[in-house]
Amino acid sequence: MTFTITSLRPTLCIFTLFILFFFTLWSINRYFYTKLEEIEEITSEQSDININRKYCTADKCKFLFTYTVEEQESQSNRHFESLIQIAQQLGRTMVLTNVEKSRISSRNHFPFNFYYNVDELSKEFPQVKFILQCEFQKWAEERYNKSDTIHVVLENSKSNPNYTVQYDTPYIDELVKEYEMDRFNLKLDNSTIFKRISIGTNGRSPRKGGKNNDLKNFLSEELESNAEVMLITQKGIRGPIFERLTPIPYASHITNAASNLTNQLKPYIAIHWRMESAKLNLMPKCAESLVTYLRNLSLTTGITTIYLATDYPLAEYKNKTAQSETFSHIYEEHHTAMKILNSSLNINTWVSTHALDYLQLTLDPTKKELLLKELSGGGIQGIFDKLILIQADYFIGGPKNCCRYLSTYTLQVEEARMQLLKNNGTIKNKIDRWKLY
Ligand SMILES: Nc1nc2c(ncn2[C@@H]2O[C@H](COP(=O)(O)OP(=O)(O)O)[C@@H](O)[C@H]2O)c(=O)[nH]1
Ligand SMILES: [Mg+2]
Repeated sequence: MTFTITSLRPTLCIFTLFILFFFTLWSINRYFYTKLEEIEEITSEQSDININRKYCTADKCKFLFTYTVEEQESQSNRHFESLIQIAQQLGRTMVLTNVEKSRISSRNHFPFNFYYNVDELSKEFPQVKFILQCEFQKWAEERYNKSDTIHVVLENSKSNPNYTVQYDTPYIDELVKEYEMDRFNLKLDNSTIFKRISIGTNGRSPRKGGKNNDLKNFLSEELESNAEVMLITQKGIRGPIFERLTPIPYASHITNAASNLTNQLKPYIAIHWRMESAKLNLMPKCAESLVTYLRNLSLTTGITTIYLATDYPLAEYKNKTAQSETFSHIYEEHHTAMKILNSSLNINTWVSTHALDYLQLTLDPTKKELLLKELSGGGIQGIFDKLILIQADYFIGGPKNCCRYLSTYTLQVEEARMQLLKNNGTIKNKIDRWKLY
């Protein structure tokens, strides 16, 4: 027995020393590992601060990212302005979402400045900082720690004037599927707050707006958040949420192209024929009436140059689609109406004048196919046409039943012309509508 104990002693000693040695080694390792983690955390935080400084000239960035806007250009232009007003209110940098096919949405392929003039926009909102979507994306990608988010939907009600707030279960899958939101490398998970806010009966009319100071105060409180990125969109809002502003000015490459053409055409009569939602059986009669109206107008004014802006498909590309995305069915009657016009008068359009051919030459070659698609449906030519209509000596819209009478597109032209008339411009009318005989 004694023999066994004495013989075991050195073994036990060695074993204990062995354990002690490994424990010390483990502690040292752990100590350095934790320190390393701390250092890494500090370094990544410092790097994130540097990245923030690079993109938004502040240690912390706070962005408002309107990843999609409802409706086509004349309307989405104004909706976007309402959201800039909110960015101003919250002191957040406004992300300038991509554009394409007459719409503003993060999935689009052209930068915001393809449609809009960012310098002019900055002058209209001197307190707001802006960043293009591609820059915002780079910021998010460069960050070491993913940026946290809050998601907000603004909506309104036909009858309930109360402001209300609801919290939704996060619907990340939908945002990824519909808007490829995973591209942005943001911290968007089940911890993200999803808020739905009703702004009462505000924002229902494209023609009206108001100061809405109580709404501003309410939104300032409700939208107060530390999250670096506020993802925001609106649903069912059809008019300005606050003061109704002049639309966001268009990019100078389009305004220059429009000036070049107006200089060539002047003096000219311009027609806006928004065929969508017109009475189908009246289309040929509407066209005949327009021909009669234009012949008379040419006789009385001596102006024979005519420019036509329309949502009817003009460009030839694979299959002919309307220039308004919501104008889904083109019928024989629409074609007949166009044939009557073309066979009776010499009509200028953006296609016949080749006024937008410059885009093919100046645009990045990788975007050429996209540009063809853009010009074959609703797209930048809608903006171009609008500018030509605004500068026309005479502007003619359609009568009820022959066109979408309450088009906000036509209204935008009318309002810009009213401003020109006030400023003693040389144009001759605000708008006249041809008569249906
Ligand atoms: N090129 C061209 N596009 C038009 C014309 N009229 C309408 N569109 C297209 O149809 C869209 C109409 O939507 P929106 O601008 O919201 O105006 P609204 O629907 O008429 O109130 C425009 O954005 C254009 O893309 C036109 O005269 N010329
Ligand atoms: Mg519309």
